[in-house]
Amino acid sequence: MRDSQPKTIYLKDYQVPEFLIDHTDLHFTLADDMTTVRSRLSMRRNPESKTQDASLVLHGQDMQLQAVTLDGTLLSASAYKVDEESLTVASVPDSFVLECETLIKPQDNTSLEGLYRSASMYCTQCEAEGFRKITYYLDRPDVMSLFTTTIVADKAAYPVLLSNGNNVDSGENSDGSHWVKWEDPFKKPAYLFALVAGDLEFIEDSFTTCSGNDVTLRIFVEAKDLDKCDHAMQSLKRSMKWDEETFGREYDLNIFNIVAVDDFNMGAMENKSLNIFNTSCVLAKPETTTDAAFQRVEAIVAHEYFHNWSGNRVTCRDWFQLSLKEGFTVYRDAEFSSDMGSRTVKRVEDVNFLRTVQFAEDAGPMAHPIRPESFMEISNFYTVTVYEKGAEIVRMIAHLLGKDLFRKGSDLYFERHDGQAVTCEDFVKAMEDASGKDLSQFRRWYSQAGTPQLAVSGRYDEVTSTYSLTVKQSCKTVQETPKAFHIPLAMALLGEAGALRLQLQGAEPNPDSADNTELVLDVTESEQQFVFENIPERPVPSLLRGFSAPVQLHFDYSRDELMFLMSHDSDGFCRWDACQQLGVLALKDMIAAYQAGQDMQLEPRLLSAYQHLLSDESLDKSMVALMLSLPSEAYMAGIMPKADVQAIHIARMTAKVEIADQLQALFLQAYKANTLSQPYQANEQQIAARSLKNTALHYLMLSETEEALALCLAQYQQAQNMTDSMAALSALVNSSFEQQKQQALADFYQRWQSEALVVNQWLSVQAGCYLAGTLDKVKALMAHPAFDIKNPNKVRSVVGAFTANAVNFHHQDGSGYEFLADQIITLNALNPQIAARLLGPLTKWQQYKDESAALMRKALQRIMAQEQLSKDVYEVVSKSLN
Ligand code: 0A1
Ligand code: ZN
Repeated sequence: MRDSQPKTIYLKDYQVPEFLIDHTDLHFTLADDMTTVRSRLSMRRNPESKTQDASLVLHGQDMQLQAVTLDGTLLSASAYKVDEESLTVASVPDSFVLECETLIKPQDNTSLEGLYRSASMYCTQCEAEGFRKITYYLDRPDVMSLFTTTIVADKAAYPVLLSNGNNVDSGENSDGSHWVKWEDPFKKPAYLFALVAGDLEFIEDSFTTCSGNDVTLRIFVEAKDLDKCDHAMQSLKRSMKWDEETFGREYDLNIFNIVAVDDFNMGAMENKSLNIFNTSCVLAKPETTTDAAFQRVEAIVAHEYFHNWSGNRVTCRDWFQLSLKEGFTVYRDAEFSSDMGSRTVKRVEDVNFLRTVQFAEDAGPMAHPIRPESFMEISNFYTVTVYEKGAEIVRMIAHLLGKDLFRKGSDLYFERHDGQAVTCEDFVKAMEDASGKDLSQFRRWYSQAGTPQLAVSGRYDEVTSTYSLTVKQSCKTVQETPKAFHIPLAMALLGEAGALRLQLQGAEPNPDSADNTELVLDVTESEQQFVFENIPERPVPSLLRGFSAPVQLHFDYSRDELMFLMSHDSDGFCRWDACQQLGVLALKDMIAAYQAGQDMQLEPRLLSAYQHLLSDESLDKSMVALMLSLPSEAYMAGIMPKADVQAIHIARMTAKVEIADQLQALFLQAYKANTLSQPYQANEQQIAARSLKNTALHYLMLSETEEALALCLAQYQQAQNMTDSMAALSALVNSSFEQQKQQALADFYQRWQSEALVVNQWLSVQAGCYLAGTLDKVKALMAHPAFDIKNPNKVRSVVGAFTANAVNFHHQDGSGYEFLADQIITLNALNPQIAARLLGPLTKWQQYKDESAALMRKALQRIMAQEQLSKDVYEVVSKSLN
């Protein structure tokens, strides 16, 4: 907690560490009332540091220092100083051994940073700066050390004792305790340290690496979850193989462990050889887990595994470089998922998420470049910008270099920097050196925030048979106006019979081959013109194919042109986007009509497009399901100045009900055609079929016919998997069939009350209900025995789901905002990271109409007025009130 205003840390102030730690020897005695940590650090002055006479300052907080020893001599209290955040030893030699004994209380640690308890086990979370809650240390990623860890604990309560690296020794004591010593042969920063102690069981498998090393793979869970580990294990093996084949990265130890814990702030953590996972991101079985969650498990297992190279072997010099490991690793896991399933579907899902969530961040008060220049609390910068936009920047590099040169660049990066803590600049330089490409202007993506706006217009000249594209870029953030970006704009020109051959004026002649119908234009100026020659007919441009850059594209397509693109573009992303943009135009008409008090008319083209999608059996079912989903309320709010949430919700619901009523027969047909009889598998085909079937169910239920109700109840009762079960429950919860809804909710809870992750779905489907009165239900859920404010998954399921429920969260009386402020104030004291994360929706007040914005600010001001705000919450609230 804070007594004074938190300090801002700047990238420009970076200095190399004054000391290095060659060896870190840790000894933990875990006991119910108190945990004792003894550390032995072999240290020396850093020859690269300019301040050679400095005293030694170690990070440390929330612990009780018992004793400090320097080269074997116990220091007197006058030889060192301890404050809230550090330990300073006044005078140390050039090379020395420092030993500290500290006491900590993991059982009282609700922040879930450092060493804490989750259910009956002990576990750690050290990224970003949690290690300093375990012992005094140089807790910064550029201090890399060889770790050994000894854990002593009661053998009956904690039969499993784990840490990084190899188990090198173990034994038992006469008092019923036992101990295990672990040694990690790789140097690592403290944020990759991990410890787990508990009564856990495991499944085991093995993987033989490309050079023939056998790796033992284990997933540790509570006994009751042992039947939910197979999918994660298979995902891990696929990831290991894929990383060898795609990036030439081989695993480097003979052991790889995953542990599942219930209480976890994020999804998972890539600690060296001991990944710790939120149970929600590792456990899966058909009866309890939806298709989306199956896919999430595979992606996160891969993500954490890939960090072994992009993050662990090559790590970050400082936390400003976070996107170096996160952007690159998200890019790697997205490529993996694309290779495991449908590339287009994965791309559409990712782009949809980026455009809705990251673009909103870029437009708000917390906007930052993927490499931020300052922060108060680094935990606040684990953002969609650093992760997802960061991945888009890597994707653009891959696109600009081409597959082979990109691989050459990544090989060079890993080889050149293995064992080092480096910067984003080092990554770009390796890409440049390996490819010979000049990325100087491209580097602006690392230092400038904001979403570039790309205004494109086209003109066809029949006389000269040329087509000119004029491209203007601009970018504004709350803070500044950036310089022109280097934007790779992938495009094609579509004629009646297909994509036209492209010959750019002033460029080398394009050979007459099959692949000359797509070009990547290098947009580098604030305004540029591209002229295409020998264009025989007026084309429809297909722009930003595959979403080749994270920009907002504006092209004034007619509705008929969008219809044309939707069925003719060979780029799957562009087909989906054309459908979305037609949906945007349709919704904008209806929103305007609603606001003017007029009748809302649904764009007939949209209806006929949907009709076509439902009738053409040759189309990819997942894509059909995605295209049948209108642009979300959040997306609409993001593109409409001073968004009127109620109007958006009413217009969108009216459109959906109209679609449902008009296309009832087709939805019923799609429902039946996609009802599977085979046993559940989380494979691409089945997921696609379920997705289309449940989209159809969703629409059918909007018509609220008895027939739809019967179908929905039958699905709920007969479902053999959670995807179908939840789809039916969700349709009921959002319907007016009050009695059936209550019955299903009660039945569901009764059936699943002992499965925490299923109960969380039960909580969130209720908190996300868009009907009136949801806030009262949410308050009741928080008093339900299934709720626990100290468990982040529960908080996300109730409070998080409620804030994503726009129409209720933004109720015009401000009750949603006040509710959120209350929760943040409570969580600020318990778990600052979660409190700050939940604040997100309130910080975007500028996006909303004046009345809402004023009420949102009022809620923020109430939080700001609290005494003892954590750094995390203070930073977000103060920046958003500025
Ligand atoms: N590095 C992990 C995510 C992570 C980040 C921060 C955490 O605590 C503040 C915990 C986990 C990843 O990218 O998966
Ligand atoms: Zn990561």
